[in-house]
Amino acid sequence: MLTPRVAAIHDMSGFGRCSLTIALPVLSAMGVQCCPLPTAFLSTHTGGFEGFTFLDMTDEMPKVSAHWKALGLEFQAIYSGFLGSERQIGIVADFIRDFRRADTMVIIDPVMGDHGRVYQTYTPAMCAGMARLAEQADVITPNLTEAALLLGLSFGALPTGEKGLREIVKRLSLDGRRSVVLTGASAAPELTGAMCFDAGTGRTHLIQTQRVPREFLGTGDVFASVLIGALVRGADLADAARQAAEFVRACGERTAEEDLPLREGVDFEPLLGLLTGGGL
Ligand code: PXL
Repeated sequence: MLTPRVAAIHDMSGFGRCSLTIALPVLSAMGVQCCPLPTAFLSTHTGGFEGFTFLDMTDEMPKVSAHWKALGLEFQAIYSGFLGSERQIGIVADFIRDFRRADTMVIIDPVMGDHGRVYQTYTPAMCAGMARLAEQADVITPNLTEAALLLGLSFGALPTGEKGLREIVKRLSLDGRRSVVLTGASAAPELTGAMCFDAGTGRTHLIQTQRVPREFLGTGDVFASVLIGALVRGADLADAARQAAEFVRACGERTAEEDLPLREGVDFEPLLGLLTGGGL
């Protein structure tokens, strides 16, 4: 099998484990080539740190895209996440228009917030733009906070329980046109995972693993990266979500055992071998 290639449009944060510092190693471990198109360079992620640096890469992005286009590069998937400015919404939309082929999977993680709060660098205009951009996706991977933002609901007004989770993914599917993997979806207090709507089959699937009773940062990035690796390797949506949920649970367990501070993200590196699927 030709090594699948993914264009990954996210920030690069030097410390704290998120976005590209997760997508690159996870996709590489899964035998998938990850080509980063950075949206910003930060000294750390924005959760639990003060005084982080933020280099906006907006002006660089169309130049990178133009060079890749001139080279005739093709991608099996385009995976976007944390964006650095409102203008980047249009730049990512142009990138999708330029590089989407019949077999290209467009996966948009509508990164905007978590735990009912919007991230520090996201403005209301960026959140509205993210919802428009996400209309271009074959698959979206919101958490509950982002699902509420996409649906124009307050966090507390989201439907609850297994039935409520099914309702959320169906409403987010734009009448069945895009697949949805809702992360952090929990049908019982001791469980967590994802509720999926598969646009290919019209079916919903609840994926649950044991919950590690602690808050984590960066698990959405780990989940989406494994999901995309599995999808481009040919898994169906529910199986890809199961692989992602199991890997996130393993990372969460390890991080809790090591008792790492929240801001360090999840300690996934020693577990990458679980993703490689076969030795040399
Ligand atoms: O994990 C989402 C994320 C990505 N990138 C940056 C972040 C966050 C969450 O806080 O701060 C820079």
